Amino acid sequence: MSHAGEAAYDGLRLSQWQSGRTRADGLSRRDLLRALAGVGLGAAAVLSGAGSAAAAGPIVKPLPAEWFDVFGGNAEMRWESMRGQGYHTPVDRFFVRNHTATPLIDVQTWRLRLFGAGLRGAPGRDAAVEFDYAQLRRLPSVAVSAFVECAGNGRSFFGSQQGTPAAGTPWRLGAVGVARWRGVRLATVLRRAGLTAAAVDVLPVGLDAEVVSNGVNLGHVRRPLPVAKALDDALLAYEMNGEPLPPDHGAPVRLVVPSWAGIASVKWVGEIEVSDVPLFSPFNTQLYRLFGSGYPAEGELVTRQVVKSAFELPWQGATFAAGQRHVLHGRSWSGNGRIRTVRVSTDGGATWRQARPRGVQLSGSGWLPWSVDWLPRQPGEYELLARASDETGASQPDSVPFNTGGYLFGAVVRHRVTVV
Ligand SMILES: Nc1nc2c(c(=O)[nH]1)N[C@H]1C(S)=C(S)[C@@H](COP(=O)(O)O)O[C@H]1N2
Ligand SMILES: [Mo]
Repeated sequence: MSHAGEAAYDGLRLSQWQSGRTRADGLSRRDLLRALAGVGLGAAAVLSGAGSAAAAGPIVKPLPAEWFDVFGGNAEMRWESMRGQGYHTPVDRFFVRNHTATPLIDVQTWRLRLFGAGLRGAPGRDAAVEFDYAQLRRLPSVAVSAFVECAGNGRSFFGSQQGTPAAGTPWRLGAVGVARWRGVRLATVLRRAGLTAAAVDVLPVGLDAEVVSNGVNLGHVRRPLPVAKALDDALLAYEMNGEPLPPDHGAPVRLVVPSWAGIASVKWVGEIEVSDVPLFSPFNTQLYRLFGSGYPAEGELVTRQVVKSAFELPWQGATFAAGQRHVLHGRSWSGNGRIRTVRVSTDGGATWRQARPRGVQLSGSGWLPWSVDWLPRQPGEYELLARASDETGASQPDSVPFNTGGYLFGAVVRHRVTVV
């Protein structure tokens, strides 16, 4: 599904909603109108707080301080922890983004249940087509190398670089990781469940707790996905880097929607509605849309991620000896496809030179590792910048128009280091 196709689909979705031909579960018509008018429903609170569940320990795996910066129920990977690693992000340092808390799900009793008017016979929820874990594992499997990246990755730079802070988890650039995911194509499961030509949207629902924000219950994490993308490359993943999916990343089964914002990759998936009308949930209306003065009143739906680059260096305290040759390492990625070029500046953006690839980019939905030499002559404070462009010609601008959710910060990031 092309980028233009995705935007057109959201327009169709909205116009069908206006004419009463779509559904918006868990949102009143008035709330939906307000959300689409950019008023929001306490979106900031939803994004910033995991609520009372946070105190109970919302993440299961250890979060050593040398690998993670922790914000409540969310943990950001420190980029220096990728230094010396191979292509994929090891599970033990992969970022975690939970709207509530990691649930522990019994694989013996777990079922994936599919229902809805887009399936043959239009089964209701009580007559769902079921797959248990063993059945799913027996279906043909595929593996893809893909990033999962939070739509809000880089959000803190709206404040620190552009002077307009956005509410929500103040990620730097570590809310991204690339793993090798193995599972069953969502297309395979949908077809076995009896997908018909009437299907329009699929709605995967997480088995984690309902998301409650400021007394407003947004319901379970669930984000409508157009059937075209579902059939294209979405995966029901049960393995991450060759191991069974760990609890924090969606065990026993999660969706992986390559190249799209992390919210599409619903973890702990329990049911999937297949609808014959476009669907809305809070996660494609007041959340994960771009609202702001540079955007249409109804906001712009977040789907594909933008081009980004990061150095494998700490944000504070990276020091280099003057008069010596150093090698700077980094990675660049894009939701549009493969990275074509990466340029690096070590003098705050005055001059640029080409970085060299380290190995190959394994897939268009992964990243390109790169490196560049640096011989700083004078002690002092420096700013390192990296700017990538992808196969569609998209590149990283110097700044991005503000949006209230702080999503898709794709501008070049200025990384301060010290030469001694
Ligand atoms: N069920 C469920 N799925 C979810 C979420 C969640 O809170 N619950 N968070 C989403 C968001 S916002 C992101 S960025 C990714 C994070 O995936 P990770 O924790 O495996 O890195 O999962 C997505 N899927
Ligand atoms: Mo996210």
